[in-house]
Amino acid sequence: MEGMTHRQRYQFDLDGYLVIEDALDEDEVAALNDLIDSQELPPPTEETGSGRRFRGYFEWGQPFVDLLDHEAIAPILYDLLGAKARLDHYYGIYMEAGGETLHLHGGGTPYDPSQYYHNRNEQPYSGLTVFAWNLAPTGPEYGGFCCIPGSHRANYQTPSEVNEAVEAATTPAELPPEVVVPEAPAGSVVIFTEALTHGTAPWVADHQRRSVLNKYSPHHMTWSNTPPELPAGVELTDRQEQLFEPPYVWRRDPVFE
Ligand SMILES: O=C(O)CCC(=O)C(=O)O
Repeated sequence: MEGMTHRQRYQFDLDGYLVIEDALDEDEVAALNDLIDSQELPPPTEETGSGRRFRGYFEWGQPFVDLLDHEAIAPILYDLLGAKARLDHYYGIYMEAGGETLHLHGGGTPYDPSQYYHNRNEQPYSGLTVFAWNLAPTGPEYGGFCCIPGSHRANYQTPSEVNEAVEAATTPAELPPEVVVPEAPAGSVVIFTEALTHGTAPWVADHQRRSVLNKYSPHHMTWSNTPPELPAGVELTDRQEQLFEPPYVWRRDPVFE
């Protein structure tokens, strides 16, 4: 399989994240949103945590299963996590106006061997890596995913005043200048290494935030304390099933070839 384009590799190496627009077409976005609507979720809590997350969505229908190795992300999964990438854990985030900040976390320093980013001979190696599908727009005027570009390679800890300013912000406009909220329309996928310093900007939009975060690890490691279970009641291809393999190395088959 061909990996990322040179331009994507360059950008990811530089910033620690990429936004791929139009990864999903309008019909795919609508089908996923309809499945979420049909769950009749309770209103999300303002504070971060389980009250504004949804789980178990692969069992809600085939459109969620199709995201696992969607053609828009397969070359990037292969390049960043290797041919034997595995799904580590997953959850969705929904937010409504008034939804609060999630503090900044991650970063190149202190070094965390489960959430690393290296580059050797122009080949990227990323530990836990997030593919966040946006089913509603996020960006500086709305809130949502925020990060400090390039911080996956930081040689210093995030200054405490930057952390404090993010925690005090009640709108994206109040975030300190180091922090950006990338423009990511509905249908885009935001890909970021967990080595990047990132968090959630306060949500100020009239529409509900809906992002689906599938997090992958290289085959030899896990971040979560339990591997994800194969979803029931839906059909997975052999390749999709392989993504649910627990972490191990010996005699492991590649997922992407
Ligand atoms: O709001 C986001 O997309 C970031 C979420 C995040 O960093 C987390 O759930 O750990």
